[in-house]
Amino acid sequence: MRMTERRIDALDRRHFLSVAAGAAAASAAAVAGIAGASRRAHAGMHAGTPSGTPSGMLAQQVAPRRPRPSRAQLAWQRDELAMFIHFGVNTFTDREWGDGTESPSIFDPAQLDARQWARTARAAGFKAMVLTAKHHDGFCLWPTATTMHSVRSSPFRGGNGDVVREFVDACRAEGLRPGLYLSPWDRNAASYGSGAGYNDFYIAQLTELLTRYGEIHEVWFDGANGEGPNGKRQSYDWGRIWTSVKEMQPDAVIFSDAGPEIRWIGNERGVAGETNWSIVDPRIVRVPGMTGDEVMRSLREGDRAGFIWRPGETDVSIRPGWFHHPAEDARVKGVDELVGIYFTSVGRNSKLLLNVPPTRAGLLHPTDVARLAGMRERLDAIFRTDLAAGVEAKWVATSGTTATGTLTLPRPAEVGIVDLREDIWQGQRVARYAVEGLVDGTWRPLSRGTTIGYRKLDRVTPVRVSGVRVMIEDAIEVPLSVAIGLYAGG
Ligand code: FUL
Repeated sequence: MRMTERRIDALDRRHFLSVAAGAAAASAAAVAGIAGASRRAHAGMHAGTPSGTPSGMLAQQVAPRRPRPSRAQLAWQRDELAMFIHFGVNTFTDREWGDGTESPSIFDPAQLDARQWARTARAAGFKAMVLTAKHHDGFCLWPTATTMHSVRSSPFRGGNGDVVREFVDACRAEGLRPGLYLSPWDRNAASYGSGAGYNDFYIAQLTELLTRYGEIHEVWFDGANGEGPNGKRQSYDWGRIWTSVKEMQPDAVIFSDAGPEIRWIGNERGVAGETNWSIVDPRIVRVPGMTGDEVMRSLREGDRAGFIWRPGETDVSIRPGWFHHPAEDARVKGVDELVGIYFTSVGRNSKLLLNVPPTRAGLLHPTDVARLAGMRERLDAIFRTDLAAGVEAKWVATSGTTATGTLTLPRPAEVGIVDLREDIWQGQRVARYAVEGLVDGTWRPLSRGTTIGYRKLDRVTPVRVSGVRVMIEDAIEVPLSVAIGLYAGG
């Protein structure tokens, strides 16, 4: 059974997706509505020049104004690191996808300690956590009134437990921002596949989660969507779902393939597109679960001609599976691999949602905890000394869409990492750039790339330079200055 699940997973979760064309069209309108409303609501906050922006290069004269992040999207991006917690009946059956027939009596995490999850996350530099309140098996980690298939029917805390409550409290106690995953696909609910009946049931679950636990900063909608217990498929009312979230949690960001605020990056390997726009054309990925080359490209790279701000989130597990399996205790990703993932996610204008699944005891495994500490230590060492700290780069516009920033180091130093950042509060503009280092009086290429966005990290062959210049070779608006960080590497 396990093997079959794995093979299915490995194939592509999208083989299970079904999307009704009507629902897609209706939701596309809803996406535009929500995103449009939130852009308007935030328009006033984007005026003004951030410190460090050269006044001669302002883009105010350029029309039409391109999208900017909302405050919630900006805060989401600045977190850089969030921890994903996959936990539920699968933890006890040793499976990846439960089929909904699991007895709640198996759910008994005797030593569950959400504070241990949160402490581990905080110590490793994570700023947020997202918990699977319900996975595809339909088992609810909170005492819902919508079904008996929940912790209430389990031995956990004598049937009086609430994992969502403990999770949210632990996040707040450790200064992390809580997020919740509620699987649309439900292999237990009798109403699944009925259309309106299940949509009402789903909204009722969402309402419990978004009204009982205080502020929830991210609501995560999975694109996986197969058959229910009766062999039927469900047509989701995405417009209603997203509107409901906004009504109940106006400051939460909504994640799905189709946003509307945060999009899936298109794979579960920890790799964002080398080109990665935070703007999209919402007509390409209209609802969660769509397939096709253009859909996958848009998820991975965003769209240069996009008109909605929808940055990409990169989700990947620290282990081969999303849930904890004892047989994978020796297959936890190593520090090198985790740091590599940081570079291909955070370092490519994305946010990393790293999954670290609790064991049956309800605790993060010591190996995972040690790897996270190792990753933090390595990242701290890499980014401890910015060789360009305190040095002002001089920016000169070379045309309407090109500019060059040059800086001289206080003393020559070996550079192995270039860290570039656009001030995304002013939108994302750079479409192509090149970085050069001054080596013995001659400018030599260090790296080149396409988009920068919130943060772009380039690992380069270490070389001793006395200065660095960044040439913006193409931009979709008058380019602003780009912040330049330089590190020795490691
Ligand atoms: C997928 C699911 O099918 C996996 O089980 C996991 O939850 C992952 C994050 O998303 O679509």
